[in-house]
Amino acid sequence: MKRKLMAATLAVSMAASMAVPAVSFAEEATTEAAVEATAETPEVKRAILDTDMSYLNDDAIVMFMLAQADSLGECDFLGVTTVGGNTFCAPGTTAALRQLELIGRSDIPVYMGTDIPLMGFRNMEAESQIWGMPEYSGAYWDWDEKTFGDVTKRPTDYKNLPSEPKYGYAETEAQDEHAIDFIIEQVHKYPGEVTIFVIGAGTNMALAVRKDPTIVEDAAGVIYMGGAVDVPGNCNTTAEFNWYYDPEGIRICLNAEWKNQLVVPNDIAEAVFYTKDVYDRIVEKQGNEISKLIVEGQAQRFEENPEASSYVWDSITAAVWLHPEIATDIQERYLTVDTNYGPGYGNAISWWTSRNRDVETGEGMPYGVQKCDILFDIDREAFWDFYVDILTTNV
Ligand SMILES: [Ca+2]
Repeated sequence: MKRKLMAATLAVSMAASMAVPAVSFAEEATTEAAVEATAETPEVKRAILDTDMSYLNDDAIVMFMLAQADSLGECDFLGVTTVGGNTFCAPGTTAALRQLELIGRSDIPVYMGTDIPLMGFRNMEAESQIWGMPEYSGAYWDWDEKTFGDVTKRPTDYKNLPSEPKYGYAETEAQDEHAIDFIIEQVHKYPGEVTIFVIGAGTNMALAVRKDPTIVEDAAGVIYMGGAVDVPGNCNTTAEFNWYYDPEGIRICLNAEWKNQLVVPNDIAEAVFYTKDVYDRIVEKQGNEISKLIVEGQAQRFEENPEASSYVWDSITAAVWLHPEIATDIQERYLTVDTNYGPGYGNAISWWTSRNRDVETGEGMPYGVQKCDILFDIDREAFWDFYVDILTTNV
């Protein structure tokens, strides 16, 4: 029953803000269960953003969206915690602090976490020779040298990076408290209300869960960008990058019994394209600091190639959290990560209902694996409307 309610809670929170029921709910979200679940829907939505932040990237867009929603009274954006992935923690922290400053939201605190995967840094050079070159290797890759970088020399001081940051350094500083302690503290401070956005590696969350397992029952839930569930990987041939960076970290987090887990995998994230027509709408409506940054930062890209398009991966997490009606296909499956150190390291593995397994009852499902909601499709028109509106609104 508890599991049934998890799904229903999500469905109800989705239904609550819908003008037209455009969402195909999981079948078990019956009216009875939905009514019962209403009591579990938090009155205040609070967010912590655990991120491998960079400049004007999808993580930055999520941060801007949450900051805007916070200003509009739609959520309480508690803070940013930095983790490894596309980048290391120090440059990620610099990027978070400075971009918050540029949009006038230095009041949102930033906490440094860790970028060292639970099993330590990997020898990517050796792995690539054994299992083939990854398509993408994030912070491991040295773009200047076109080779894998030396992780022992990675930047660790966010106030003193090896090269000048894109927008310089912020006057505001990161908080002294460690990211994982901030997550634990906030989840307990607001029982049932805090959702953690895990849009980088899972390292901070795994450490938080291990340090204080009681956060699992007190959190509203976790929303991830990660995993390639039914599609090939974008780093090794099977795994999505966020989950490839620290497979054990994500596995520990995924396998915890959160009230809600919503996963935005590459299946949908790499099926939504940001193109010039959306950029042009932002140009047209620009006015606030966020839109100015985007317009200026992306002008060259679209001038050089008006046909340019890109994915917006993490951005989808904030959209479906703030406006659940944007989600049009959510499937419940049992979901974990392959932590066998081999060519499939970091691969998302899921189990659905079949002859000898039942997602609803958990019968036939693997030990320790939890049921998750996996997003497979969105209403693109509604998504881009939200995207343009939230980023250009003057608050
Ligand atoms: Ca990210």
